[in-house]
Amino acid sequence: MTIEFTRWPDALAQRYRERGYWLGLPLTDILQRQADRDVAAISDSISTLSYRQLDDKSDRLAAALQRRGLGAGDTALVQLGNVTEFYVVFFALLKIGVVPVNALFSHQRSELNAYASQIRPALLIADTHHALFAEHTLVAAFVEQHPSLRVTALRNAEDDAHSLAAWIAEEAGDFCASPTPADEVAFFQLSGGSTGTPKLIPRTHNDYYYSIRRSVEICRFDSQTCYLCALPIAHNYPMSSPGALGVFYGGGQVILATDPSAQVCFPLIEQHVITVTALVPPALTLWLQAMKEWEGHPSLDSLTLLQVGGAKLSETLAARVPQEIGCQLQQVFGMAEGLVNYTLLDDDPQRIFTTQGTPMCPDDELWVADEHGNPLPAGETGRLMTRGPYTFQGYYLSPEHNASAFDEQGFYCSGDLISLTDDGYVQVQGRLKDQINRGGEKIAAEEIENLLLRHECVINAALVSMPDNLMGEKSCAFLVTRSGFKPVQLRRHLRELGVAEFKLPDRFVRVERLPLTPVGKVDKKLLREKLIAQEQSISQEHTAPQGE
Ligand code: OOB
Repeated sequence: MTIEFTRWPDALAQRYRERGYWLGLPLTDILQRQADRDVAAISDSISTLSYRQLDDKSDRLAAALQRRGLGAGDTALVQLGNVTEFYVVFFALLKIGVVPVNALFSHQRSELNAYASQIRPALLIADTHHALFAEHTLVAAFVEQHPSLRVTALRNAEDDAHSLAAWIAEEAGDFCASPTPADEVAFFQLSGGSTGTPKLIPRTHNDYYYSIRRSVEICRFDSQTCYLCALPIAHNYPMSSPGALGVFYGGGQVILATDPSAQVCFPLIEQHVITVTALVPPALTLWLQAMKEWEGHPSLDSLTLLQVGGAKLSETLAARVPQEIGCQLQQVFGMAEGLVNYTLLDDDPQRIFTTQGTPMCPDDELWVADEHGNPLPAGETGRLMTRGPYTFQGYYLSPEHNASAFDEQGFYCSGDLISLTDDGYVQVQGRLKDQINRGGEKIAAEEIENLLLRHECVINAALVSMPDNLMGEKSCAFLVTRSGFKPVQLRRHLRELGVAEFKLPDRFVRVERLPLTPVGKVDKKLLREKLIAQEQSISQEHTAPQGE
């Protein structure tokens, strides 16, 4: 029993095999390669696991889950934060062919319900430290809502019957791993989304393993690498670009941080002699600020590489990395759907500061389309179109959306507006998709608009981005309402619907009506311009000399 998904056409699959991208190995091989080593693989603030322990614990958990009737054909909903158990669980599930969705820890009921209703999981693995699963009655309510759930294991559980820790401690017996075949789905990645329901991205062993190996090669990870994982552990970037899985492949060490703040990360960098980490631009801004303001801050001297990606990095901020942190910068422009671009370690600084990198695989086909779908020459801005050995061919169970997200040749249109330099480096210029990139955290406008419309006083809603110095973008909801409202009421409404906190609009604006384009769609461009104009007039007021 395997998961249904859109496969690559045979001719492409054959090419990817012939060229050595697809090796026919399961992702469990990443751990297998290191399994008999007694050196540290991963640490959080509570524990450190060696490679041998990571392998042993994931065997034990895999066996425990198998004994409870789970196996190939089953799916799992997993929600764990930046803790070592995340990878114990990930490898355990891969070992028994159970296909997980790893929700972000910031996700709430609305997101988890959306994932569960798509994959119909047999297994739930969650943490009682999350508000949704803090009490037995809450867990029971969630399970009741999803009748496919047969088995539940909880981190920090009160009773042994559902304790993840207790299951990891059970004997593995004569357990033998049986992952799904390498060209089948290994797990689902989460899409940043631009539609009403969060979409899932099937990733196969073959495609994901390639993206990890190639990332390791480009970023030169090896057994000396000590990687600080401060971004959400389940995100594609810290998982595979090269991320924790890249570190495991190279035999290095992962240190988990609970968040990317300087207060948390700086001491960890000094203590563990961290060599590389991955940030989003707002975290970098805060780090640079902290370096200035925090007298005698812990030393960052061990850092040799700082990756920045997930949202656009300005040239000015980029140039400050080598100058002020004293280490090399790498820009990373990737997506959970596949394609990842890196600036190369030997690129000259100007290129590193001004581009978002180049596709990592020689067989990444990347071109820029105009509004009619025709290719544009270098230097001109248009839609990013891509196809390749680790870029998916379709969202899970979404034929309608796939029909518009892919062209006839299977090229994926990411919704990013880019231009290419003469030698194939990407410069991100903007976005067509209806999404807000709040400092790397993605918000699908339609998802929030639908939830706002469920409030009795809301007649019409449009969520748009507004520029923000720190976050790059924040979100603003334009609303047509039956009566006056207080933002606090609408925030409460969204929280009650169980939506992740980062998706709550930063600002609410009441309008008489929403402006429409000639074809009758909400004119979001105009709304964004309105916000910028307002912002400018406010800042002019603030900067106007007194008495004027
Ligand atoms: C990463 O993955 P997602 O799936 O959360 O978001 C993908 C989207 C891209 O389509 C683009 O709109 C934006 O995030 N993005 C960037 C960027 N990196 C991602 N926009 C401008 N500059 C960049 N450097 O965000 C992701 C996945 C793997 C590695 C790195 C990031």
